[in-house]
Order: sequence, then C-alpha cells, then structure tokens
Amino acid sequence: MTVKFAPASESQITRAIVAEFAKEFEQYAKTEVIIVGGGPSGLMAGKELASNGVEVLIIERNNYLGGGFWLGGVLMNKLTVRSPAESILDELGVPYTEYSKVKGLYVADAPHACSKLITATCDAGAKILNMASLDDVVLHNEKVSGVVVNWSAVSALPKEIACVDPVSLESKFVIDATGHDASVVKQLRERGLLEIKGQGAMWVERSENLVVEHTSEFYPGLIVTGMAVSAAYGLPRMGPTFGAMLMSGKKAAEVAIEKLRV
Ligand code: 48F
Repeated sequence: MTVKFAPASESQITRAIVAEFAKEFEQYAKTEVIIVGGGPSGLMAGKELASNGVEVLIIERNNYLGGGFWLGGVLMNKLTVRSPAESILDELGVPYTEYSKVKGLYVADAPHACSKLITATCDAGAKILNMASLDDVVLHNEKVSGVVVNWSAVSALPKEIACVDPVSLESKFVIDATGHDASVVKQLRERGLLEIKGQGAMWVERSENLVVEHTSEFYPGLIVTGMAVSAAYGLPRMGPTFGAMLMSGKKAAEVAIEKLRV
C-alpha cells in the first residue's frame, strides 16, 4: 500500500498544536463548571453537564482519564455495578452480564466501560485539561469561584528549581471528583473553612446509597461527587463497585444545572 500524507513541516505541526491549545485554554479560563478529577464520577458529571449545554472543563493530573475505572479489584479488569446502575451501562453502550449467583449484580469489562465513558464525555463536548493538578481554590465572597492549577510535572521537581507560579481558572461551580483524596474539599479545610470526617470503614450495602444521597453542594460553589463524598461526609467506603460513582456523577451534574438556572 502506498500512502501520500498531506505536506506539513515540523514548525507548522508545532504551531497547529500551540494555536489550538491556546484558543481552548483562553476560552476555558472562565467557564460555567470546572470538574477536578477525571475518574468515573467526574467523567459522568462532565458528560451530563456537556450534553445539557453547560460549558465544562475537566482537570486531570494524569495524562490519561478514567481514574480507578480501568480495573475492578486489585489487578482484575472486570468491574461490577449493582442495579439500578446498569441503566447507565446501557446508556453508554457497555455490554455486561448478570453474575449468576447474585440477582442485580452486573459485571462488565473495565477497559471497555472506561473507554466508552471517556468517549461519551468527550463526544458530549466536555473539554479536558490533563497533566494539570489542583493547587488551590479561588474564593470570592466566601464562594468557591474557580481553581488554581499547575502542571503536574512541577510537583515532581526538586523544590530549589520548582519556582513555577500556577495559574487561575474561574467558574460558577467547581465539582470535587478527586476520589478518596477529596483534594478540593481539603483546600477549604486547610483554611479552617470547614470540617471533614474522613472516609469510614468498608460497608458496601450502606455506602453506595449514602454516596448518591449525599452528593450535593458541600460549600458554597463546591459540589462533591464520587468517593470525595465519602471523605467529606465520613461515609463508609465501598470497594470495587462503581454504580454509585456513575449515579453520583449524574446527580452532581443535576445539582449544578439546577443551581446555574437560579
Ligand atoms: O479515584 P477516582 O476513580 O475517583 P471517583 O470518580 O471513583 C472512585 C472509584 O474509582 C473507586 C472506588 C469506588 O468504586 O472506591 O476508587 O470518586 O478518580 C479521581 C481522579 O481524580 C484525579 C485522579 O488522578 C483520578 O483520575 N485527581 C486526584 N487528585 C487530583 C486529581 C488533583 N489534585 N488534581 C487533578 N486531578
């Protein structure tokens, strides 16, 4: 097979990357919703917001999206969801089977599910800033009004050469989807603005319901979703099952949409 690629020089390729990145970064320096964390809850929230016409930017410290959604438990790449969350797998077009010994417990291929969720979120129009880590929050009149971010690589540099100032991005709402870390919530705790309980011990039967129930605006301007909800409210952990992550992401988007309408 002979292929003749379109002509483009090295510098033209560099310019294309810089121009497109700068255009998007400039536009999203001020946006409606910023989601910190691109795991299952953050991606789901991003998909729902973008498909409802909300301008949304997801900030992810890794170069890849998906968080803990690439695997089930330890090294096994089968993930579980409990009814009624299989409806979200249907929505994403992810195949699954019901585990023969437990009614309402479904198993899917984690790489397949994760790729489908990432695709759906990007297709819906959510924008991604990866390799960027939360450094701080923007706080205007006691309301979270954006985030301060730095390139993730900066934190890996020795302190004596890491004098790199971060930049700020403004938004009407920030969603903490950073999982067990609850990084955004912890920024407010460090300033003495709120107390958090820290995650409780494992109890899957209670945890999933409680995470969805407690997905809410935790501080003015800051909505929590996924395992960040557990850390913020001191709820039990749930281990390798993901229904509550997906449903909590959906609810976080609904909370933001309702508040944006006010
Ligand atoms: O950890 P993660 O998958 O959070 P989640 O959406 O889902 C939790 C489950 O994976 C699992 C569980 C229940 O099933 O217990 O653990 O709540 O995804 C969190 C994402 O946030 C990124 C991190 O790299 C991951 O992709 N993240 C965490 N801290 C920061 C961050 C930060 N400071 N800045 C940017 N991204």
